This record gives sequence, C-alpha cells and structure tokens, in this order.
Amino acid sequence: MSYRPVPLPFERLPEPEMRARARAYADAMQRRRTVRDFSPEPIPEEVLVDAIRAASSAPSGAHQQPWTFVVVSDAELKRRIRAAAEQEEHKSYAGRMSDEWLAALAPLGTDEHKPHLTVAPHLIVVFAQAWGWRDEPDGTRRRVKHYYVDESVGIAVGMLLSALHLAGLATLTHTPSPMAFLREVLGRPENERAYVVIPVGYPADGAQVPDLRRKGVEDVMIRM
Ligand code: IYR
Repeated sequence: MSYRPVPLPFERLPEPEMRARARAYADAMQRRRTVRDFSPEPIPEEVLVDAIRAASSAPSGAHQQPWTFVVVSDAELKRRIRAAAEQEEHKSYAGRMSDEWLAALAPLGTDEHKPHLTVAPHLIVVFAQAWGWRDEPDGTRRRVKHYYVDESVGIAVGMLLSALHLAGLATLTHTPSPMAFLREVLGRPENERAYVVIPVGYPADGAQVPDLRRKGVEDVMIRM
C-alpha cells in the first residue's frame, strides 16, 4: 500500500483552555489507585466497550494495532483463571521470587491469593499479537511480522487504565507469571500472548490501598 495522506483534523485550543485541561487531567490521574479489593456489583458494560475503544486508538508500530482485549464476565471462566493464576503465584511466592523481589513487594501487601480475579465483575485480558495474518488476493493467508508489539500494547493498556479510571471504575494491573495458561483457558490463537489481566469494577466498601507516595514531577522531569 502506498502513502496517500489526508488533511489532519485539528482544533487549536485557546491557551487558558489548554492549561485547564492539562491540569484537570493530571489531577484526575493522580487520584488513580491500583485496587485489590473489588465489589462484585455489576457495572455498565458500555463503559467497558468505550474504554476499549479509547485504548484501541493508541499509536502502534506500523499501525498494526497488535492487540486483543478479551472481556471475561463468565463466573466459571473467572474461576478457572483464578485457580491457574493462584497455582502459579503459589510457586512464585514460595520460591521462584528472590528475597529482594519479595522485599520490594512487601509494602504493597500482595500475596499468592487473588480473590479479585473472581470477585470483580469483569476481567479484561489483554493479548499482544506477535504476528498477524494477511489474506492475499490469490486466497492464501500469510504471516505478517508485527513491530514494536510490547511498546504498542503498553501504550494501549495505559490509555485503557486512564479511560476506566476517568469513567469512575477501579482497576488492577495483574501479571500472573507465567501467563501462558490464559491463551489456553480463553482459546486464543497461537499468534497471541497474554500481556496483562485487568480486573475492573467498583472498589469494595471500605477498600484499602497501600500508603504510597508518588514521585513529584520535579523528580521525574529534566529540562535541558
Ligand atoms: N505477579 C505477582 C507478583 C507481583 C509482582 C510485581 I513487580 C508487582 O508489582 C505486584 C505483584 C502477583 O500478582 O502477586
């Protein structure tokens, strides 16, 4: 396919509006917390669809959009994912993780038990597509290499977390390790590899979070 550009739709904002939007977005995002105590209460599902629509607007290597968002709401599937994740996490916490790693996690209060995987009303399991398929004019199907897959999916997941938070929902970025069981449980094709599991819902009444401080912008930003 050749390069055939079209005009950019772009609305230039007045500077006060730019400042106000940037401040409001940063303040709202600073209120995002990773939540581990979920309420089982249902959520409006179209919010999930719109959040995934926002996420899938992310930039991607060669515009290949190498992601699949599997929304798991079925109790039995959630139960199987939890059982497999807890089995792996048990091995990790009981020996696979170094003392240094366990010490780094201690302030977060995590352990091998993952009740959020069955309590939260939905899990979004994000898969990265290592390669894709192209249908050729002669009717054959060919493997197409994808570029910058982890970067692309990481950006999309960031946008997903942002969209869900701004819509009033709580999330947890959960990376059971190893995650290979997810492709099997969810019947995904061989070109997809699980990237992250995101329980989504309302926080439980009285949900608690670790007492963490974030780095300030002066700690993370350098001007030159
Ligand atoms: N995947 C494990 C361990 C874990 C690792 C990191 I790095 C975290 O920031 C949090 C947890 C678990 O889910 O418990």
